[in-house]
Amino acid sequence: MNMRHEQISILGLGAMGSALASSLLAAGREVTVWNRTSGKAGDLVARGAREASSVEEAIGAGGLTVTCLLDDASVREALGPAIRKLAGGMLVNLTSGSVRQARELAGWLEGYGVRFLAGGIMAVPPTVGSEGAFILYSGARDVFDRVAPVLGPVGRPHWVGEDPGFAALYDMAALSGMYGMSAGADHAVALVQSEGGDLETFKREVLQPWMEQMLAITVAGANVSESVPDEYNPAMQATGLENILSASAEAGVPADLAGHLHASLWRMQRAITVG
Ligand code: FVH
Repeated sequence: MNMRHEQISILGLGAMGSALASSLLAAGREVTVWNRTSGKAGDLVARGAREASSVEEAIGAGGLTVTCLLDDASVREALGPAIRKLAGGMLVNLTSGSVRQARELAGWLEGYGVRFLAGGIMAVPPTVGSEGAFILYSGARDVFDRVAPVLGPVGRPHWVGEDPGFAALYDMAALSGMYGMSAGADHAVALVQSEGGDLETFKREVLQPWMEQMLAITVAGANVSESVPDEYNPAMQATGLENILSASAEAGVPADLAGHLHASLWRMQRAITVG
């Protein structure tokens, strides 16, 4: 493979693709960017990025190609017409998707002689490049070894195995943990709000220190039903949960945490769309 790996082509300049490009530019990488809709590359170009007018042109820059698009369908749609140009090259997909989608994408790309690494971003746009940011990768180890130093500036590279589906698996599972936390926090705030409690004081003085205290214990105790430790009292925990269900019913706050969060996210999106 004759590729200039310090040159990186980023396909997709949404919030995340732009943050990736920005941190790579800050680290001195040569960055080429492409986005389906024009007009998103201005700041990056002002900081030294090259803007490609097509996917083929971006791939033709000759380095590592990185996709960071909305979903699996958009990756297929963007790469489809330019796939032959990628033959013999290397592609890292940092678009979220399912395990099956990652495995099928790997098979499709390998059919065209593309070396592929699947990724999962454990960061949000403002934390890309920060100390806590890390990126899950899965796929051939030699590809990971070549990609890791090149994309290192966006987040600590963490390889989770040869199976291209594993980055997506761990990504989805970790996101489930995060959404669970989010749903719990939203529900907690809705309960306090329902009785006229002071939200800011509750968040600062109760919820945050409590969640911080419980984080490590919660992670360590996940799936405790598979192997119940001696000191664990499931009856007490079940009764505690029943108290929360009763409190929610009294307050008229839905106790289906994920459903509550899901509905509230779509409410927010509708409010943004309506303006
Ligand atoms: N943002 C975040 O907090 C999370 C953190 C963890 C990882 N996710 C995943 O990253 C992918 C990209 O997310 P994003 O935040 O950049 O998303 P958007 O700002 O909505 O940008 C979407 C980009 O995708 C382009 N796009 C959409 N459909 C197509 C298509 N059919 N063909 C080509 N490009 C497409 C879109 O282009 P445009 O609308 O500007 O023309 C944006 O560049 C995502 O998988 C997250 O789950 C982010």
